[in-house]
Amino acid sequence: IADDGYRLWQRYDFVQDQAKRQAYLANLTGLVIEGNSPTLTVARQELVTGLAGLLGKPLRLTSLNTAGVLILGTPQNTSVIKNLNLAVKLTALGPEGFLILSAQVQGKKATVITANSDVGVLYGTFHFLKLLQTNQDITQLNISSAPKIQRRILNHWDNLDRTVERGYAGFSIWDWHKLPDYIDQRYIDYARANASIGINGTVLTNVNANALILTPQYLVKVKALADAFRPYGLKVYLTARFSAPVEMGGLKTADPLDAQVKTWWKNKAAEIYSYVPDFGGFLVKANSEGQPGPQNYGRSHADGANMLADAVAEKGGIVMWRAFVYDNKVPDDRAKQAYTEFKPLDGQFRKNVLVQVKNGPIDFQPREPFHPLFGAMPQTPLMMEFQITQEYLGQATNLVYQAPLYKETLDADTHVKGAGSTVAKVVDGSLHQYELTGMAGVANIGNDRNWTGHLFGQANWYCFGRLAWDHTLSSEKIADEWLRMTFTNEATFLNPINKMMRQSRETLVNYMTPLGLHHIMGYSHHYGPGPWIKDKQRADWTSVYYHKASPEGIGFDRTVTGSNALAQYAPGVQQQFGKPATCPEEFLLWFHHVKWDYKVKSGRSLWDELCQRYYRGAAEVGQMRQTWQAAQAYVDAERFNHVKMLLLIQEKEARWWRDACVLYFQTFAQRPIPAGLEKPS
Ligand code: GCW
Repeated sequence: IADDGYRLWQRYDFVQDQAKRQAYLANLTGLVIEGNSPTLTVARQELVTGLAGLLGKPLRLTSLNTAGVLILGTPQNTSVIKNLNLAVKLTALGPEGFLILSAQVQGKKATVITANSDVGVLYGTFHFLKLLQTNQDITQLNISSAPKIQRRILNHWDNLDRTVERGYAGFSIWDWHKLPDYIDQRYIDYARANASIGINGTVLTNVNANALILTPQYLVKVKALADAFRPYGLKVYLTARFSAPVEMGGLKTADPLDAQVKTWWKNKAAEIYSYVPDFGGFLVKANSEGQPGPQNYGRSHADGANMLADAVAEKGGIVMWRAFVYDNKVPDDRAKQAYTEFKPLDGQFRKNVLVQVKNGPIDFQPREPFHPLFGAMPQTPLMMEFQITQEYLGQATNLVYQAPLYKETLDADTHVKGAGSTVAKVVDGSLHQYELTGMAGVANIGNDRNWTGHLFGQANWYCFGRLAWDHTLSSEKIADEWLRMTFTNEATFLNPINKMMRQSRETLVNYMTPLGLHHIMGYSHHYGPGPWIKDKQRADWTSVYYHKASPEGIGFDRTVTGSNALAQYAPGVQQQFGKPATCPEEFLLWFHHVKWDYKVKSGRSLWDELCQRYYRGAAEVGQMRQTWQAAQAYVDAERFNHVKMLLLIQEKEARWWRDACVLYFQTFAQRPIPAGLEKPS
């Protein structure tokens, strides 16, 4: 049978270890569910199919008379759970958290999965299945888990013609043509996968999409998707094109302070709620990259966001207003513009607005310092936006596990309330007591058979969900879970592949943009090297603008002698990043223009170090190929060859990056490639 990776991490393959299997069977003699709801139904279905696969034996509904049953429910719908007096524990877990307990129920040993809501029970169910998938002991369970962030949302950059902006895994999975009557099994499997990692929202449409999605012809299709997702706790959101009142409403203006415009959006929101009663709200890209917005009418981002927020407030909707704004007509360092425009608006947004900020100040580069807005808006909840799709990270041909990238940003210290004021604490609301919290990931999902183009792209979808739930999880732990569920529980496979995954992002940084270099990819498509890009009309879309290589040196001076973007960070950060000697080397050329002979920490000159990194990065991809080759015995032929062929492409491309960048920068540095490094091929 072909194994194309369609089943993601939900394979539920037979547990090979017989002793483990026996132990599981002894503790799973039957299933008790008293409650009744669409969510409990899908939880039961998942358990039944999951356990049939894992244990080779169906799990039957039973009564409480047997020892070793699994009980699923809330205290409200299940009397035996109510009698366990878990109220104190459960209250602490909020609406989505869950408990998994080994307990004595009516004198018999049982396992209980419970929560305050059915969706919490569903999350607990997936967690329980994961315990079996990863071969954990299930006899002494005492697990409690609750999300640290409320809105854990995928952003699809999917257009209505099914192209996906920055999508590398085929076309959009939303088949608008066949909706609403045809519910593709993929929609269900998509919802299952998301629920299994705690993702509770999805924005169906691209931030650059037109307003067509807001017409009744499409809303009826949106409703069909929302209905399919609802049992899985997955809410639907839509992008709102700011000029919609003009484009589809026939109004003369989209001015957010205009009474007719306000009414138009109020009515539109009411119409959407008539199709989708639990509609989540709007995601908006305004006054960025040519998109219309409130500034077209001399109004602020807050005016725009608040007008939309008022339209959805009554039904509990929210607005996620993106801070990704820049414009070549603003003659300042692009890295500064979002802060410059948004910081003065702190405190001016409605309570149901989240300002959605990309992890770094430029654009999803292989490495960026954290965005200076994090920590700078104590009165405005800021939502994290990560990019799961690998726009600047070799797209779907490069194996790059992104948990280390996400963690690096989340763990970064803003210093705004002294040391330890991490970005994670800003985003989870604990630093500034935000009432609303969120994290978005730009999806890497398409209609490719394996969903994400590169099989290892699945790990990025997976780790985004896991970190949105709990940002304290380590990259290693998340990779371990994913590898065990996706491939095998064999340690001889897990150790080297886990290590390879954790190293992969640093490897990519080395062969693409070491030492703080950024945005030197090919023009517009962002694939492959293009450090020479210049002479376009827009300086901010050229590479030379970002690396500033000259015969003297290289790097973007963002200190006080340069653009002073550094001033947007708290003093504690400024002190550290402000001098080349104390600036972390990975951000050296992000903040400083440095002479070619400058001595870096290794004792080498900057030029030599740059060459070293490019060569190391390319060499490491060669090692990745060897590591994968050694894992052949543990992986089915189809998935093995898929990854193997992609690693070969990646190695070619890493060399391409190395040679292109080293030779291009050498035209400025006028120095030889250090002895011992292989000559560019
Ligand atoms: O990263 C850039 C992309 C654009 C994208 C934009 C954004 C959706 O190159 O394709 O548009 O960011 O985030 O709005």
